Amino acid sequence: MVDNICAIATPYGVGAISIIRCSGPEAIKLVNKIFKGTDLTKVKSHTMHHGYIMDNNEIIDDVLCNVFISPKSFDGENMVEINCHGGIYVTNLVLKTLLNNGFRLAERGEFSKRAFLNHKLDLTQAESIMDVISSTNKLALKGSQSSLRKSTYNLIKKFRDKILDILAKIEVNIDYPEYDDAITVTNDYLLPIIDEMLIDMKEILKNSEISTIAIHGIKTCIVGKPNVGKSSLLNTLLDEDKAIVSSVAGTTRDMVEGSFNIGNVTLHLIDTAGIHESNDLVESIGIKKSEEAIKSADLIFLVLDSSKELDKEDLSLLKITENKKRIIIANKIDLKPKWELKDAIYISAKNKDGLKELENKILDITNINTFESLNGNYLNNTRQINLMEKAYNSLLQAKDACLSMIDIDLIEIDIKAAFDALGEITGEASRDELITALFTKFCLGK
Ligand SMILES: Nc1nc2c(ncn2[C@@H]2O[C@H](COP(=O)(O)OP(=O)(O)OP(=O)(O)O)[C@@H](O)[C@H]2O)c(=O)[nH]1
Ligand SMILES: [Mg+2]
Repeated sequence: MVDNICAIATPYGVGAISIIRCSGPEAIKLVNKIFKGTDLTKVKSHTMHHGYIMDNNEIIDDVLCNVFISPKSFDGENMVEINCHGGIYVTNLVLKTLLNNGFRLAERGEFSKRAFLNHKLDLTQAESIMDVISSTNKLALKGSQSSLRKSTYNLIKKFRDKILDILAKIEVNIDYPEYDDAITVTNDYLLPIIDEMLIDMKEILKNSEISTIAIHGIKTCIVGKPNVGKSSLLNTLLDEDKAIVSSVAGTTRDMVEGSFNIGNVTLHLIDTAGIHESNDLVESIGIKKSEEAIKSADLIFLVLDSSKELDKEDLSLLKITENKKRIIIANKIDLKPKWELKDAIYISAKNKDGLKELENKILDITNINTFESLNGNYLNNTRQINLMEKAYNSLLQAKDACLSMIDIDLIEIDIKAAFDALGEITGEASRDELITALFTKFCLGK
């Protein structure tokens, strides 16, 4: 049973107005009970009404109520959005009055979950709501808005329709072998269709390396030996004194983070403890964290001190990061450089030299400038990518089975697995626990 929920939808803090969202079968009736003004149960959908929120004949606040009548609302239920004054105390008082009059507090993402369950949104659209909210640049916003307008849904639907057509034909062949006019699905019939889908999926997966960076930014880990200038680089790029810089090796222990934009790519920078052999317990813990951060980073800035000969530890870091997406940064070029490395970017974090070259290298390595030409032919996050990879692998197995002339009814199992994996992307075949896990990532009131 759907109950009546409410939550503050605007950020916690003081502002001109706060919005409290209410949703549920009785939402309009329950708000009307504490609203002095027009009778909200008699108004048209999508209208706004001035009045007072009352508690036992006492005015709590004067407000504007937006009324949306089911099914024409964000989540498909009856909804009222109460615009009250934006003070923390007054907003909480209005919320409390609602809670005392038949509403319960919504869980995180519960409005969007309702919208999904009421078929107002598919899962890719629901995910893109959060992406739109957390966009930090033009490309991220454009990418997530296109998905909010169903571009990802349509992309997946094209594959699902194709597969559904195959599955239907196979079923007809099995159930009605006497039908002469039905197409007989043979291995030769299937091969080109599967091949075409595999090519298209490969392209989408390749594009998605770029789109996920465009939409979510790139997790960039600054690593190197102690004292090479990692924290100086972080501070220079963020243009603030965020991390402590000192000539004492082993200054940074905990990770220091910050984000900044270069053109249309957002870098989530993490400054780490310098990696080297250490007997200091606290520093060793920091070093362990650095090593873990390398593993989970999308991009590594490997900082080396160009004023000193490369030693065993530098060479070991070059080796460890070899197979990662990385930029080798030769720092301290204001001092006399002792070595040259092909591919390295030469900078002085202290004097802010060489930063333009570093920025160009980042744009180059992320391929971000090609994002707009991808025309929506991409996925938005790793959840979607993992499921498409699953679908791809199932189709690949189906292809191998076709080539080995395996029976169609066995090949059908792999094709069906691909269909289900694609369905999980849009939520048409999603499990309950997945849906709950996904929506808890949302903020309250969304
Ligand atoms: N000459 C010169 N000195 C620099 C440059 N960048 C950093 N330094 C100096 O190098 C020393 C170490 O800098 P940090 O940024 O603290 O180095 P770090 O790599 O973060 O060191 P740990 O936190 O100990 O791992 C400081 O004295 C900085 O002023 C540079 O470009 N040129
Ligand atoms: Mg440091």
